[in-house]
Amino acid sequence: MILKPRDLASFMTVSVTFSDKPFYDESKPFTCLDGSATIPFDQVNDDYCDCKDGTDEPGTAACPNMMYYCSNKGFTPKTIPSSRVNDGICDCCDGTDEYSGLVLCEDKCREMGAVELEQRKKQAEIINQGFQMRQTLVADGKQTRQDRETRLNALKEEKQVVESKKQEAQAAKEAAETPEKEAVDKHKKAWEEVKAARELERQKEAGTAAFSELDLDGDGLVKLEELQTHLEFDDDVDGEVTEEEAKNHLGDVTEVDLESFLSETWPKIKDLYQGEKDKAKEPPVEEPTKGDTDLPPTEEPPAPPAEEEEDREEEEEEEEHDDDDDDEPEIDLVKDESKPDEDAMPDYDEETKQLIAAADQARAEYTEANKKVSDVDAQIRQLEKQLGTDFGAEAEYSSLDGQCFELETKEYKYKLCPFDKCSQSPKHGGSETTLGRWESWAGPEDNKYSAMKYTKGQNCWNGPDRSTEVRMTCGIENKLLSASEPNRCEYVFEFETPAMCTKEVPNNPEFSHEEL
Ligand code: MAN
Repeated sequence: MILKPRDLASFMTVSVTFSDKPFYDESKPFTCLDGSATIPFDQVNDDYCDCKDGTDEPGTAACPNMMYYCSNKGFTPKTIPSSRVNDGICDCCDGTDEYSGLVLCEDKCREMGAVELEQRKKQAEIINQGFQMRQTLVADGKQTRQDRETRLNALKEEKQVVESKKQEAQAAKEAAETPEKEAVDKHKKAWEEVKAARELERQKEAGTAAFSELDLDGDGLVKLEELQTHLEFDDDVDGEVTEEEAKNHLGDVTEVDLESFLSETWPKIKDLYQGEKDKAKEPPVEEPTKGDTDLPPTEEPPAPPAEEEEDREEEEEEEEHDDDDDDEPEIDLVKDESKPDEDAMPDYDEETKQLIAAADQARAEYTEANKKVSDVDAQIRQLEKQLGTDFGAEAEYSSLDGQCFELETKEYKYKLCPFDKCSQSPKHGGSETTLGRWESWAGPEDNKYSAMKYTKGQNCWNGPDRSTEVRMTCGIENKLLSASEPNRCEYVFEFETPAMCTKEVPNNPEFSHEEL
């Protein structure tokens, strides 16, 4: 670059650098860089300021606001305010800013250059190692992508197969359930009829017994006065059963024979009626459903296992057992002894049992086929999600998916799970706070994959939803380096990864030509 005097004139301070060298040609008179004067070259650096812009005295402190340039051979060049020339302090490593003899400045540039070179070399090694690692990441990432595409295609084909098997299994299940239901319903219906007939018989017996008890004079008729001997028909509880009360219970007649008693009267009075046995059984506060009564049980017995819904599963059966466990054993004992299995539905016949077994089998096969479809669907969904995620220009970030990286600060444990979420957990108790969920890449246009954005984290009290920016740098390992909160509930993570080592650098770095 050649500096033009007219550009330089606008600067308050002027520094003369290596690139200005063509203006300092000993064989010609020197023209100030702002063009303000032309002087013989021996007046350059003669400790007298001739140019308005001070450019005739780059190596002395004669001109105010001038910058002194030290070439610092062996290290990096530097410019210092020329007021620091010959001020007794060594500013340049080559010592050229102090030549008046006030102090002696040794040339330390080569020594410093060697240290600097060593550092640059180490840095270059890291960058190059990272670059090599990145090559592997890229290859792996691309391979993973390819494998996923292949797998997805295979799964889509498998899905068709398992889906049609599921439909077949569903049809088979329905085909097996129809005859099963018919047979089970038939069995249950027959059982209901048996139970109804038994109940009828019980009522007939109880009614006949009651009739004999009520027919005090044994004339084959139950009359009003006979009913009046039973205080349970004293509706208004005034201590006597009136004729009217008795008539009311007898069915608006004055007497009934056994036949009409059984068909008309007994059904109406059976719940009220207190026979000899009931009266003997004192105190009357006792539970009415215990086995030692003439009256038939009013409640249905518990459904036997065979009566369960067709599609009951094992778990439900277990629950039933649990329920049994909760029952009081005494009651079970009384019930079991007094009515041994009388109210339990009999087993299904062989044919029905076979139909149930076949339907159970068909149901199990359908459940299995259905599960296979769900599994394939879940795998397809996951693969589609992974294939839809941008893992970098060359899939170099692919391997970070599914991993998490942690960092502890004084107060918190921070966690970054790339392509998933960022979080923060207080170290001294308290629950995890989500600092954002994966949103997108957020680097500048020319370096998009250098930053990640995580948004829609836990809401900040009286503020926005928490969000995090993850800034990535090149390094030879994946590591969360720092976590900070520059604005309330807006976090910045620094993350080092070989995926960011996009360029190789020369292995034995040197100073640039300009520096030397
Ligand atoms: C928590 C943390 C902090 C955050 C405050 C905001 O203490 O998530 O990082 O600044 O909530 O109230």
